[in-house]
Amino acid sequence: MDADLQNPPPDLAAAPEAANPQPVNASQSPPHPPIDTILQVLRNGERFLVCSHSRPDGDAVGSMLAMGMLIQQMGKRADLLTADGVPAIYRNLPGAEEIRSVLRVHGPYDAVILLECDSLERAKLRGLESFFLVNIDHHLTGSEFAHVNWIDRAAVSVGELVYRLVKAAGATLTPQMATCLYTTVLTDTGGFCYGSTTAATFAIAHELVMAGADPVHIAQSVYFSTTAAKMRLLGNALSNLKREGPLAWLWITQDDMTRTGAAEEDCEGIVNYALSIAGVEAAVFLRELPESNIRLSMRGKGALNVAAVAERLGGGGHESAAGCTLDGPLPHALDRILAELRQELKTGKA
Ligand SMILES: [Mn+2]
Repeated sequence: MDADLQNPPPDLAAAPEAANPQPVNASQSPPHPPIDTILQVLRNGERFLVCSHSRPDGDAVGSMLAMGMLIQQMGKRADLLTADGVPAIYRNLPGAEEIRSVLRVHGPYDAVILLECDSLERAKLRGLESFFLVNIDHHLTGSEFAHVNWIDRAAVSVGELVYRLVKAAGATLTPQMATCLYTTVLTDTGGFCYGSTTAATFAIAHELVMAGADPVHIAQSVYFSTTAAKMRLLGNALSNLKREGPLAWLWITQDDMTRTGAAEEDCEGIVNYALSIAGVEAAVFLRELPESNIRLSMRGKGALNVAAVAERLGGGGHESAAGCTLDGPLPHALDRILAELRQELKTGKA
């Protein structure tokens, strides 16, 4: 899930002074962004686990890698874990080969840093509960489930928050870090297209490019590295495209997945083709899962809050990008989401 709201970055000078040396008490310092508290947790510990959500996207992968680099630069050790592997388009990011895919977490970690997870469950990693948890997120539906929580809904990406952490730590922004962080900004703004993109976004992008991120190379890796299987899958989805005024939707069945030989990650971004139609305000992509329930990705152009719709159906996300999972069969899930979206158009911001 990606893309957010707009607001200037919070004043770092307003962050809590204290940085409690006992991390167990650190969660007592909201509402300010607990940058100092997080840095104190990093300084106090030696070994950390850095995780993100299952089916990691550009923000998840890029922010994990940059966070790992920051921790290493501080002379500490970081292990990087996700429930699912790194998608092909992000595998050339510096250090991506160090991200391991596991289902259960154990080890002598001083803290677990969870990036981009609006709940502990989103990581889909077992065994996290027993660790000291630091939650860094920017989802509209973010929740304070951890011991230290830094949720900034105004940040365009979690990578932006890691970038602020790097600066606050006085660490060197290396070209490798800049590459990973630029990727988070590029992908979570949909290529500087979503409503969350402001002058501040370009200021960060500027600094990251100055620090060594190559915007052309990164854009080509992300947007011009599609597999033929994904293009066939997209063709299938587009042949199912339907429109009703400001709403558009398309879907992929499990049979389509098998026939095209597409991978799970090939479903990413298909929803944007429906949203790209002139006059369409909200789009839904429905994906029939092997276990026959239906995963929904929603995108909006701003006239309606898709996170509110997703949340009513047990999911979450951002105002312009959200998702949820519904019971099948597909026509049943479609009826349900269309009813919710029609209602949201009537009563929401539209
Ligand atoms: Mn994100």
